[in-house]
Formats: sequence, structure tokens, C-alpha cells
Amino acid sequence: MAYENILFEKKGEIAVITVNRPKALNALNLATLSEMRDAIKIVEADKALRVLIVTGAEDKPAEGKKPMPRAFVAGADIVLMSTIPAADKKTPRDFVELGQEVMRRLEKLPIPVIAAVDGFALGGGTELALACDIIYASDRAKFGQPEVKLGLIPGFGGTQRLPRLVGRNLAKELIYTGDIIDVQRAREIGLVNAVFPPEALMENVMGLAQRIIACAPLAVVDSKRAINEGYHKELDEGSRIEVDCFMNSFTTEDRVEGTKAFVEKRKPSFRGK
Ligand code: CO8
Repeated sequence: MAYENILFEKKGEIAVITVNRPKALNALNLATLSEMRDAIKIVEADKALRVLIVTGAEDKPAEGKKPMPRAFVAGADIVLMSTIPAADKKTPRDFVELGQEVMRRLEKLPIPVIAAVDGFALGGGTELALACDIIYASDRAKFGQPEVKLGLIPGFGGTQRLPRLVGRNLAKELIYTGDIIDVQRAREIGLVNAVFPPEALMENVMGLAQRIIACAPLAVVDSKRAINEGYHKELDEGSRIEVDCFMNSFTTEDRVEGTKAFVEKRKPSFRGK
């Protein structure tokens, strides 16, 4: 599939999806979400991939023109939403369900997904970052769920994932007011893992990806499964899930190699088996 709204690249064991509508601050319309779904399905099927990075494209204006503000994703496409009459129940449902599917597919990918957020991550942009495992951001990143200012509510998972990540009442404050927060505040409330100058963001995201890739592939996948499947469960059930995932990793050749390499004081050579 040829993409018009995203860039999709594989760099060795790392895949990168870049939302690429910088003239609309990378806003998510139906075509963009469909292309993202398609690319995520490719990542799901490609067992050689170890990490997925999700980011937003920078505007490259014609000479003499001012670039658009830097954005990860400035939300769902408001221009498109403004054309949907209140009586139309089908278009917004298709739109919101597609967005939900994209977020869920990202979250459920077996491999880790890193959001690299430079600039505005608003509405669907914060929600896209929330569906990723880890959020690295630039010092000019801004987050928020401004939907109530438009007469709607978050629809790509914000009312569900934001309270789970930052706590119910902080999420309520952000969602009821539509306040936009800077990256320091986002870091303070646990929304962002780490902050870098814009020019150092991708290098640090790649460094994180490489640190993950240096570990045993199946152990990373089992860790993600244990955390995601156990997160919303009672501790007893979560602990049972952890035992299952632990057993999965413990019975791999990589576990034998990893523990032996430690004893033999050498670097392990993992094969993903
Ligand atoms: N959708 C479409 N176009 C957008 C969006 C957007 N979300 N955000 C910005 N743009 C466009 C602008 O229309 C403008 O285009 P043009 O140059 O053609 O007029 C261009 O990007 C630049 O934007 P601004 O001129 O506004 O730039 P500023 O620097 O003045 O402001 C902001 C930057 C603060 C980011 C501002 O653009 C803004 O507030 N954007 C909207 C942010 C927002 O409210 N996002 C939430 C959207 S709702 C949502 O995400 C709900 C998810 C669930 C949807 C369910 C679907 C049914």
C-alpha cells in the first residue's frame, strides 16, 4: 500500500511510523488512521522487528515561507469533524472506532512501542502517545485533551488511558478544563518518561530502542505481556499472569544463554529462541 499521510520505514530491527500531514499539524483523519492501521498490521506480522517508534513529521516549507508549528499530532482532524452534521451517527462512529482500533492495536503489539513527541500532542495526539509503552518528548512538547473546548470528549482512549496513567483526579482536571500542559508538568505527573532538547530527541529514542534490542527478545515480549495483561487485574490474578510469562521466558534457549554468559563473564548472544 502506498501511503500518503504517513511514512513507514524499517531500520534494521526498528520500525518507524511518522504521521505526515505537517500542514495540518499531523491531525488524524480517516485516511491517516487507515494507513496507520495497515502499517501496524505489517509490524505485527514481521517477526524480525523488535521496537516500533511513532512520531510526527516536521514541516518543510518552501523557501522564504515560515514553517508550521512543530507537532507530534494536534488531534483528530477538526476540519473534517466540522463538516459532520449532528444528525450523522455513522461517520463519527466509524471515525472514533477506527481511532480506537489503531490505539488498541498499537498497545497490543507484542514488541515495545516508543512515542517520540516533539511539539503539540493534543487530543488524539496525547491519546496516540498514551497508547505507546514509553513516551520520550522534546522540551517544547505540549500535551492536553482540549476536546471539551470543541463540544466533544476524548474518543481515542483519553478518558480511559489518561486516568490509568496519571491518576483519576489529575486526568479529570485535564479533561474537564482542556488545559494544555508543558512537558515539565507532563513529566511531573508521569505522562512522559524523559525530556530532551528537540535536536537530541530521536537520538535518545534510538538509544532507548537499542538498549531494548540488546536484551533477550522473548523476555522483552513476555515482560510487556505480563505488564499489559496484569495491569487491570487483581494482584492475585496479575501474579498468576506473571508466573505464566515468567515460565515462557525461563524455558527459552535465550534464558540458558543469558544466565550462562553471566557466569562465564561474557556478553550473551541472544537468538530469540
Ligand atoms: N485538525 C485539523 N487541522 C488542524 C488541527 C486539527 N486538530 N490542528 C491544527 N490544524 C491546522 C490549522 O487548521 C491550521 O491550518 P491552516 O494553516 O490551513 O489554517 C494549521 O494546522 C496550523 O494551526 P494554527 O494556525 O491553529 O497554529 P497555532 O500555532 O496558532 O496553534 C495549536 C497551534 C494550539 C496546536 C492549534 O492549532 C490547536 O489548538 N489545534 C487543535 C488542537 C485540538 O483541539 N485538538 C483536539 C482535536 S479533537 C480530538 O482529537 C478528539 C479525538 C477523538 C475524535 C473522535 C472522532 C469522531
